[in-house]
Amino acid sequence: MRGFLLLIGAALAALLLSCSDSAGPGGVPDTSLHIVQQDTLASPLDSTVARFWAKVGEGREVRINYQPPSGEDFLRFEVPGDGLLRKPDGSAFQPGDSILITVTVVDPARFEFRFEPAGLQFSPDHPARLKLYYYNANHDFDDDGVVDSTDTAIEHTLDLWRQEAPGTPWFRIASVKFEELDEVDANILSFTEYALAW
Ligand SMILES: [Ca+2]
Repeated sequence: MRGFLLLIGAALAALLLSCSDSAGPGGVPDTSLHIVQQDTLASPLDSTVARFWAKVGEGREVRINYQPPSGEDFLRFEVPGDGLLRKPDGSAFQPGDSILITVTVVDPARFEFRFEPAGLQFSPDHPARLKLYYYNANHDFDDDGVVDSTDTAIEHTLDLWRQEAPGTPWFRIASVKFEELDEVDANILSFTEYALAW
């Protein structure tokens, strides 16, 4: 039992260590952000646009996968049944309301996404959840032709970033990274552009 508790404690400590810092006051210019690239050998995505109806009272999810044979996950976006807060016009959601959500992969060669409609807000207590899987990413993150300890160090700094409008600075948002799974999870409160980057 004691060994089990120690194990849990170690796991929690590792999880906390992997939690990113919150966004600093200054953003990073478009030209300085390094957005993670797909591996050139990865299967194409099964879609670059995914739409679904989020509905009050029903938890719903959309996924974008790689095409067969891998068929692996690329992106999952979940909206809990109590996650919808305000419509783009600012009005509150009512029981039974639904809204069409669109997730667009801006460039299929990169981990960059646009979520619509802009202005939609999720509950801070029950936010939407984005999960990205980068096992099919090019792990030569600095693109120097070799995967080495420098790339491992870069992987430790990977985070989710958001950009309010094209050409404006990017800001880091809080996320949790599971490097063993090549997965990054983040709570989403509103829609804009998001990217997995360093
Ligand atoms: Ca490298």
